[in-house]
Amino acid sequence: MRNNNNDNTQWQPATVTIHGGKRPDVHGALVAPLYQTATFTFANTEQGSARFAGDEPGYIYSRLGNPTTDELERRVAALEGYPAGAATATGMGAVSAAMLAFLQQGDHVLISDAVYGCSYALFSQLFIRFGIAVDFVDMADPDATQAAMRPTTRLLFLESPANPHLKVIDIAVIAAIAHQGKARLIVDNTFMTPLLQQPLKQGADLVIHSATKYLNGHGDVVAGVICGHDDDIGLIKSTTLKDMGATMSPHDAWLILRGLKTLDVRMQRHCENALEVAHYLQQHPQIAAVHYPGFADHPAQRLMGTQMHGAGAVIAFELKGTFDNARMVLDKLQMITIAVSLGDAETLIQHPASMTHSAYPQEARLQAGITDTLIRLSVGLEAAPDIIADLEQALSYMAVAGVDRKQKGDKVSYG
Ligand code: 3LM
Repeated sequence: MRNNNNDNTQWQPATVTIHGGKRPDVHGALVAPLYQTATFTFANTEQGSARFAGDEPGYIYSRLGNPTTDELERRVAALEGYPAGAATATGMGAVSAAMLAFLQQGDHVLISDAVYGCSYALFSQLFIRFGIAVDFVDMADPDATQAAMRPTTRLLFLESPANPHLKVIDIAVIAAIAHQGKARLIVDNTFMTPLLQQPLKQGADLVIHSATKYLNGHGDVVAGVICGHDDDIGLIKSTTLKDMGATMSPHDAWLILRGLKTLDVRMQRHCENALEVAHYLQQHPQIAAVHYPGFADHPAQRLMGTQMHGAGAVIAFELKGTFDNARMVLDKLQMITIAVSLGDAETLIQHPASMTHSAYPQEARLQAGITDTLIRLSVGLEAAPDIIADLEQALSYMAVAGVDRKQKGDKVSYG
């Protein structure tokens, strides 16, 4: 009798991406079937009411649960090492459902100062409308984090490495501060994936993902996943997910299940490419700074082998000159695509200050280290020399523009 692949502790991550959490299909299908249905039929009224009362297991309606989304939840939870998962309509659906399930008026939350722009907007603009106090703090500084804790602090939330400039945070240190204050720590693990970082091992209570990115990996789905312990995931599913409704469609779950199978090989290639591209950018005369956790002098190195098992494939760099020069370079690229999002086969490039992080007021953005000339590159799966050649031809226009002679720091206009 084949097992249900729930106990995958003996497997290496590459095997877990393919077999972890997988249930045998009733017809023996190798690939998990797509249950593209809104509702499930009851044999009779007694069965229907028993399912609603929770007296009988079984499906009711796809917002409340679906075999295909369940399969994805088990698979991602197995990869992260948690007992349970919840699939959400988007990454922001995961952030909001996970946070709001534990909060009420009068509570306080502590957020890392560098997070994805819409997470910043959710916490800084929406949460406060419902009487939730929010503080942003540099979580790379444990003393500042400890000092920002209040008796009412219920949740801490961080990204590491942070979007967009890859600041790393010692998750175990922040988890200890959270737990000392009887608060939960939620980690957004989108940039790393469970193959490069498993926040559970550092003490995170919940992990969220924008599955839109590496987990799916093919740029054709917007989705999210939350992983955690049974009680916490049960609470999220039965409150914020059930009643606010940001659940994942079965079709999206099916596509992500397909993407997950190649996560290990994709991440290896992403990381190899990113290291090559980062080294190329580092020696370029028109580039002032390159932020990449794979560099020997990046603070991430202290956590390599413990918290992190790879540097990922997002690079942030500062061009010399003004944003107008940066815009020119982006516009000269031929193969590399100007687009937000990350973790796709295609190399994507974008300007955080005017795009992904435009929700930040300028002062908070600069304080978080997201400068006007910062460019974010999501290194894809193309051949690294082709990515570098495209950057090289586009950057060559900087010399034509005489940028290394013009270090003006002009006021930037994004109009
Ligand atoms: C982006 N990021 O280009 P969705 N957590 C992290 C993220 O990077 C994101 C989310 C959550 C980008 C999206 S910008 C309009 C495009 C670390 C998304 C939210 O809801 O699936 O987009 O995930 O940086």
